[in-house]
Amino acid sequence: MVLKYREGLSRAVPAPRFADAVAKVDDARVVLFGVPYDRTCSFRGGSRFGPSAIRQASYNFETYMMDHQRDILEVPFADAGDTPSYGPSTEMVEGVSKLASDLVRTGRVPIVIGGEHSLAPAVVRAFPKDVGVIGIDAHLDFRDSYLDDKWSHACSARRIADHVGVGHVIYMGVRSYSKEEREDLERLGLSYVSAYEIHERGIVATAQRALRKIDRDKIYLTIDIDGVDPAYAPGVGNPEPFGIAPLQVKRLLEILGPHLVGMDLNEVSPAWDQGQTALLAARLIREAIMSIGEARA
Ligand SMILES: [Mn+2]
Repeated sequence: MVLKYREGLSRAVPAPRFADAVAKVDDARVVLFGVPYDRTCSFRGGSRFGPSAIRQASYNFETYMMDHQRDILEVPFADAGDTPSYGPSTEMVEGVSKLASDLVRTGRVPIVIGGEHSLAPAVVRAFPKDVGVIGIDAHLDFRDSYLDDKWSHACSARRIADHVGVGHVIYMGVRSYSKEEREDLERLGLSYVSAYEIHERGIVATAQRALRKIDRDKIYLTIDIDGVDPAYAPGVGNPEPFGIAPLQVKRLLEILGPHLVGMDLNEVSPAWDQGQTALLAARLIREAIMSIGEARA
């Protein structure tokens, strides 16, 4: 971990909270919390350690963000800590939905740090059904059930569609689905944007098209970090070549800023990382906080 001694020694001690989350939950517009849960993981485990690694990595960055010409401390945001380590996925979904509901009801923007992608539908259920959902993911996650678990991380888009309607969710950066998912997406009318299409047409054009397609003003964004190419984000449970680039996700966050009502970033698996995946995750979360802050300034 690279530490910057910019505010004296205390700055160099990795705090249990995300860097610069100095507001109290009551005073914050944006509230982070972690879900250290990975019990439905199907391949390389360990994303339960994601929230901790991402918080540590967050101390790498200046509070002043050059690209925004603003200081992140201008946006009051809090870190509410981690949820308990749940057992069955149903228990996790219930607990995360309740926590997110408390934030949404009081007009706050939740940013949830995973943990695995199974947390995303739990957060989405906390919102009224008039939100649209954009996902970044290598995988379509459209199975109705996986290994006998309807709340598996392989079913995130399917469970989100259950809540907001299949026409109001689009995953972007997709380059993997099963034959059954292909049949289901055609039968049920799910749209997606492949990683190949993003590279071909650019992130701006595809994001604008996705926004038109889901036809919602309020957008929830779920980022499975494996949507980014494993060259940039190797520390994930299910790495998949031919992914999108970190700058394309940054650009998407800029575009979505005025629409964002909530976000999660999931599937960072520190055991498979040399720090760069957690670092990118922390930076994207800072980007989201700034985009939300700027849009509401
Ligand atoms: Mn994925």
